[in-house]
Amino acid sequence: MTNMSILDNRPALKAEIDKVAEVAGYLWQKGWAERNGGNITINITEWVDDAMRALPAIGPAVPIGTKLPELEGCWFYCKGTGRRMRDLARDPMANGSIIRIVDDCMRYEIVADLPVAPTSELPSHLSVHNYLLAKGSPYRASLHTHPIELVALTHSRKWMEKDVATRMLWSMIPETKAFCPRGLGMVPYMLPSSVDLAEATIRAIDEDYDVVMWEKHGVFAVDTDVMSAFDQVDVLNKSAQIYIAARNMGFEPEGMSDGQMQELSDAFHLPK
Ligand code: 2HA
Ligand code: ZN
Repeated sequence: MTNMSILDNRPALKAEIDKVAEVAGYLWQKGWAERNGGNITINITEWVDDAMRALPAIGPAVPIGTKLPELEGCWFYCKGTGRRMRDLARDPMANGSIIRIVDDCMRYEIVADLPVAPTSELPSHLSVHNYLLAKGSPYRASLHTHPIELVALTHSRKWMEKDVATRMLWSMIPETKAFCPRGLGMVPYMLPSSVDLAEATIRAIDEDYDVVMWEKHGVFAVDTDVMSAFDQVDVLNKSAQIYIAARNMGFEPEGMSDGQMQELSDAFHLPK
């Protein structure tokens, strides 16, 4: 039996899905994706061709639970609910699926390759994509993961204060501000998958953060593609590790000075 895939003869689309698989492997290797932890959703609409649009759905139209008007005609690749990142890394089309939005932007249907139901966080991921399109943002990827050291930081009131963690993380190593120039937004604890959490996440992105921390849970990051979203989380978590390493050596790290941060911001034309 040959395993046909919607990605066959679609190299540009396949390249995007390959990036998802590569990032899923990194998430597992870093210890950020225990069991089925984390989600990835990619807006793939720009790679959809007429032959794809003509394909029948392979399942019924499922209510999203909300109306997302910007998503008219949009297509997404989504990790499957309950699926493991480490399995997705090996076989993205058996552990995720391609869906399209139908019926006045209130439902989705699975088109390929297999009837893998999308992530339980689909309404929040799609709400974020709806927000990004409404803003005219070029961002097409959303990533949720559980980075150990960043999550540990959120167990302290001090680091949950607005931009306190951002300033510390930026000051650990110059790359962090250069490659995560909007810093780390903070969202207080809310029930996973809840509408409140989705709305608070969108408010934080709207304040101009690309990476939003969910207290005692994980991060939610958006960027042009999944690799860039991963890179932002990776540089932030690296800084948290440097902070912890210094503390473990018995001292409070000095951090780059305000003057050094300003010089960096000027040299790289960074915001804030
Ligand atoms: O989907 O990480 O927060 C698994 C999760 C939910
Ligand atoms: Zn999670």
